Order: sequence, then structure tokens, then C-alpha cells
Amino acid sequence: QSFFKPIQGSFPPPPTSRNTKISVVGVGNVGMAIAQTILTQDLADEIALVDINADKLRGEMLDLQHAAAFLPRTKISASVDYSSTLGSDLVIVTAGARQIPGESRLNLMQRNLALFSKMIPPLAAGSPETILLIVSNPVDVLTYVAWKLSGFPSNRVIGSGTNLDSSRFRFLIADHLDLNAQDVQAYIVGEHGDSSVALWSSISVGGVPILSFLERQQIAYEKQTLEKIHKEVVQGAYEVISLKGYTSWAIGYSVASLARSILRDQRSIHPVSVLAKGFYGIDGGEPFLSLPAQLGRSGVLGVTNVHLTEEESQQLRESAKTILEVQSQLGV
Ligand code: 6V0
Repeated sequence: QSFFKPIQGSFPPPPTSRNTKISVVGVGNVGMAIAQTILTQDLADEIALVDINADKLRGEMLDLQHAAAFLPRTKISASVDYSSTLGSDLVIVTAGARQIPGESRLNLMQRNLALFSKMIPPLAAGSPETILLIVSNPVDVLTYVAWKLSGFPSNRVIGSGTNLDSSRFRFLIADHLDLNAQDVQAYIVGEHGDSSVALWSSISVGGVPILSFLERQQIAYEKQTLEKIHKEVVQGAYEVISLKGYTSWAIGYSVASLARSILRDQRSIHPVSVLAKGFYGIDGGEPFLSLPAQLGRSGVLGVTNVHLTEEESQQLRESAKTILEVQSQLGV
């Protein structure tokens, strides 16, 4: 017997509306911060979790399900294989091997390459129309690996890239000037990591280019202070990891903002890792690195044509070279 007594009369069936489904692969600190931010922001009808650690996976699934009374209605499923991910609109990959003390970046890269070789083909086969959003590090090179292994067009393979670095940057500038970070338009581009590039020439606050803003406020333009802010951005992740062991909340919000722009077709601009060939004078090889890209329901819609100074262009090309060096050693 059904809990509800049906109302009298015959009615046409409701129009079929397609559910929005997001899969999160890897339920570690980062995967769970992303999943919970997506849940609280009501971005999906279904969230599928995947991890190889069955107990942790079930524990995390139950813990989220138990919050159902306080959240928008969302189906939460989980599987150690990829069966729960079938038909996803967005697949977010956070699974990754962690660096063993003393291990080189390249060796870690090789281990993650082996892991991606097992993971990406079944994920792509189960959701052939999905958009792949890679978060695992080193994110730029692994986004390239995911692009190659999936066989997807490049507009549907995106790395979270410097979306997070740019948020750290905006926070630090806002903090320095005692402003709201949401009023600061600022991009970090290039590699997510040590060779990232701060685009000082295009930063604006409330529509005013920052350098003239600083002059108007009669704050001396100190290049050193600005460079110190960029250094703090690069050091930001290391500092959080040394203090709490991992980063989670900021990357959770950062990736949820990408999920929103993609699934809600927001057409907003995010600095994310995309196939950079042909942009800003990057012409050798096929590097994935962050550029200010417009995101919508079909993934990457385009890359904005921000004016770069010669110094910034040079730094961006250097960043591309750093990434290409690692890519060339992969044999993908
Ligand atoms: P974590 O807490 O060790 O979680 C990783 C999870 O992946 C674990 O639960 C593993 O069991 C799982 N896992 C391992 N192999 C597989 C597999 N084959 N299939 C499914 N699951 C698997 O790490 P944490 O969550 O802290 O970080 C995850 C990744 O995100 C790392 O590579 C980080 O370096 C990276 N980050 C990237 C950021 C960015 O801005 N791009 C920011 C923060 C972290």
C-alpha cells in the first residue's frame, strides 16, 4: 500500500525533465569538499561518488545522505567501480596518488598516469557526452592526459587550473586594499603552481584599472608589494598543507563555481586549464594551461583576448614550456 492516497481523476503524465547528474571520483578531502559545496548550492539532482576505498566511500555517502533533511533533495549514490557514474553531465576527477616523501614530481606523474589510464576510459565510455573536470595534481598535465585518454573534443576536457589561485589572488588584493574580493577582477594564468603568471596589467577594481586606482588613492605603486602578493598566492597551497595537512574548502568552492557556470550555462569567465595551442602566441605542442575561458553547457566556449604586456606574454610562454617538458616525458 502506497503512503499517499492518489487524488481522483486521470491526469497526463508530467513532462519528463532530465536530471542533472554530477560524478565525483575520489572522495578524499578535496572530493568531499566539492561534493558538499555542490550539494548545498543545489547544483545537481544526483551526485555519484566513486573511490577505491569501499569503507571510506560508503561512510562518506551515508554521512551526506544523513543531512537530507537540511538540504535540497539530491540523490546520492556510490560505487567502487564506475557503474554509479553512467550518464553523468559532469565528471569531476579528484583521485590521485599522493607524493611519497623524497619522490620526484615526474615519478608521481608516472603513478598518476597509470591511475588515469585505468580511470578515464571507462568514465568516458559510461558518459560519452559528459564534461570532464580534472582537479588531481599536477592538474595541467593530467588534464592533457585525460583529453588524450578520453578521445573527447578539447571543449569538454577542463582542468580546475588557476581558478583557485585567482581566488587567492583576489582575496589578497582585497585584503591589502580593504575591499570586497568580489569587486576585484584579477587573473592568475598559466601553470597551476610555481610558474603561474599574475596578469597585473588587466586587474581592475570596480571597473577601474588597479594601477590607476592605486595612484588615485595615492597609494604608492610598489612593484615589490604586488610581487609579494603573487608569491603569497604561489605559497598559499604549501602553507595550508603544512598547517592542516591538505587544502579543501577553497578548492571545494572553486570547483563548485565551475560546475555552476557549466551546468547552468552561465557563460562566465574563469581562468581554467584548456588546450592553449594557438592562444597568446603559444604555438608549439599541445599544452593545457589556464587562460581566462568562457564556460557554458557545452564546456569551453572560448578564450578571452585579454591584453597582455610583453613581459606577461613571455612569462606565459615560459609557463607553457615548463608544462610541455613534463608532457613530452609521458609517452601518452
Ligand atoms: P586524498 O585525501 O588522498 O584523496 C584522494 C582519494 O582518491 C582517496 O580517497 C583515494 O582512495 C582515492 N583514489 C585513489 N585511487 C583511486 C582510483 N583509482 N579510483 C578512485 N579513487 C581513487 O587527496 P586530496 O583529496 O587531498 O587531493 C586529491 C587531489 O586533488 C590531489 O592530487 C591534490 O594534489 C589535488 N588538488 C588539486 C587542487 C587544484 O587546485 N587543482 C587543489 C587541491 C588539491
